[in-house]
Amino acid sequence: MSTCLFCKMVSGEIQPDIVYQNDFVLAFNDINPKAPVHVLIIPKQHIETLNELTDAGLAGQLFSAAPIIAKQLGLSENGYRLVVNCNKHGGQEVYHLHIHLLGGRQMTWPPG
Ligand code: D5M
Repeated sequence: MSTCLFCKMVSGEIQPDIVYQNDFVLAFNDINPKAPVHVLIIPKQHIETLNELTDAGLAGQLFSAAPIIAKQLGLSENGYRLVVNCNKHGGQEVYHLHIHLLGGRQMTWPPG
């Protein structure tokens, strides 16, 4: 049994608020949203950080899910932001690769 929180979501042991999934990725609402829309897009396969993402096909699956979800949630026209935190300096807290999809408000730059 995996001890990884996001693997437990993939297996169904924990049930997240799912907004989208296909054979390769799962997307669900972040429990601690930083914007009116805050979705996490994860690979169903356990990959710890972006440093371990070597499969370009899977990278494509993760990245191409974002505009589908954005359209589904009405974000396409005004826009949205994708963020990947990698390791300590990146601010990563959960060590299962994920893309943050943030939208529904004006984003600022630079991020903190
Ligand atoms: O982001 C990790 C993100 O994971 C952070 O925004 C909170 C979110 N999180 C943590 N636990 C849960 C559960 N149970 N459901 C949904 N979202 C969750 P990081 O980039 O690693 O800092």
